[in-house]
Amino acid sequence: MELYFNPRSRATISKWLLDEAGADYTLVPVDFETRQHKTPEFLAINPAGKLPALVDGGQRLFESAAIALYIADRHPAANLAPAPDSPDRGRYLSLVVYATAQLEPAMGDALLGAETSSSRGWTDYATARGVIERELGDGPWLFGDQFTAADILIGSIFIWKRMFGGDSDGARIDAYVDRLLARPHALRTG
Ligand SMILES: N[C@@H](CCC(=O)N[C@@H](CS)C(=O)NCC(=O)O)C(=O)O
Repeated sequence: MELYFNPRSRATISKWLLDEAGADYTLVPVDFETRQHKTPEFLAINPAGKLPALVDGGQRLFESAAIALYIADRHPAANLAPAPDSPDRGRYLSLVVYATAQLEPAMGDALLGAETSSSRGWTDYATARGVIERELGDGPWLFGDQFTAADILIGSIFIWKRMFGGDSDGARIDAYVDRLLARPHALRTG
């Protein structure tokens, strides 16, 4: 597998997944300054011209949620996903997609001081955070003792917020972020 990578990008989330999965992969550096991510070669991999992107033989993937689901499914021994026939599978798929479809833009609105409009497809940040607090319950992870790709996708967003100097997200989420950051492969950015 080749992960197209810049340390100051969401590709760090995909790298965390690959490391937790014990995957065999190489990093392909992408320089934003010289706009390597807008070249025809890169656009053939990710037509949106963004990181992350992953190539696995004939497979080309973009969007961090899709990449996370793919990596977890390709490395079943790492136990990063409930099995396809597990009763947890639907909730797992939903939470991975929720991370980028709703939690991330809701947090973006909050950090930018922008007004959230429900017609744009996500809620305000307090509501989104409340969803995750309830899904997390007593933890330690979103699926109890099983650490999954959903924790990486959801957790990375709260980690970013802490890195940007955001306010506390309350005791439950703050303790979750501490647990995530204590993992040896946890998200590191450049
Ligand atoms: N929804 C996408 C967002 C990808 C994204 O915006 N990536 C940023 C880096 S964190 C990027 O490539 N920005 C460069 C650009 O858009 O020119 C995902 O989760 O993969």
